[in-house]
Amino acid sequence: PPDPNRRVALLGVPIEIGAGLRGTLMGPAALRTAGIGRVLEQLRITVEDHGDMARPPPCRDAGPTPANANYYDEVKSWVGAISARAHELARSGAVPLFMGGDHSLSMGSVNGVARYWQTQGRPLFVLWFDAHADYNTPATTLSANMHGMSAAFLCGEPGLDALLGDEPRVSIPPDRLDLFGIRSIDPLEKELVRARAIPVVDMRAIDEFGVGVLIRRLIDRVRAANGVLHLSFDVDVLDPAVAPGVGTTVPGGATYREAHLVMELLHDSGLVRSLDVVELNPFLDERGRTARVAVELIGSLFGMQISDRVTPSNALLPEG
Ligand code: NNH
Ligand code: MN
Ligand code: MN
Ligand code: MN
Repeated sequence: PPDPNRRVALLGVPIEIGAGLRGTLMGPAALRTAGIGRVLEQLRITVEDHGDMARPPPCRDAGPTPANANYYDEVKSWVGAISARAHELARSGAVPLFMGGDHSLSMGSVNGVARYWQTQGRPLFVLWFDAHADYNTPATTLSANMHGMSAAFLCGEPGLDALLGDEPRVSIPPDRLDLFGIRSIDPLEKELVRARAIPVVDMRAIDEFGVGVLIRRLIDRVRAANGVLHLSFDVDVLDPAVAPGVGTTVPGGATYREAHLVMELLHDSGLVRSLDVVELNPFLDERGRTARVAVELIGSLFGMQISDRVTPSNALLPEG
């Protein structure tokens, strides 16, 4: 039977205009088809599926539109609505799981959960597990795509100041954002990340030290601060050989096992209280492969063990 004390609230956020390519709006459906709910139920988690958010009506007074921010008005109407839902789901005591959708949704999801943890007096740390830093502003971006600006917005960088509308804005101090898995950064974006002294674990560091050491170091920091963790999982952090179904593939990404180990260690830490799974683009996927890998990784994050995975050899072991 499901454990009433372990609740996950699924919320689909079918936004796609933050990215350069269309198709992430199909992400929530693909994650459900790949069994996101079933995997969590097998782990005896109580799953509440809140369905997909409806495309919000256009903001009546979007205010002046900043330059270099594609589809600003549409993204703005989403982000305020997402933040309000995120705040309410976090307050319900469930672990909210935001199924994207492109990465611009995190400007709302993280802001909303950060608002909640502020009232609880617990510092929120954000693990940005991504091939990219997403630390552009309208002043540094080369593409004007807003999914490349979410982390910077969350840390209070200027340029999109009216984006949340009436929702209160909560800034994440730059030393509580961890860019993990990155291997693609734009020139001015890199300067900004350096100037703010954002903790960065790039792929070179992962090659050299291994994800185990590096994730444990983050977990220790969160614990020492009595903090909690939000995981913002951009599927493009995975190597394109494992996860072809994303709009912006970058070679040299996290392997299948590296990504699982990150999730397994995060599970053991007990610190993750909310997450985004973003940038899955089913239109670009190969026979559901990327959606299935994403769902397996979520399984590891919620306690699936290697010894629980059925293989031809361990399937024959007696139960218990
Ligand atoms: N840095 C680039 C930009 O800002 C790419 C961002 N693309 C992503 N980020 N997929 O995760 O446009
Ligand atoms: Mn991203
Ligand atoms: Mn990315
Ligand atoms: Mn991305």
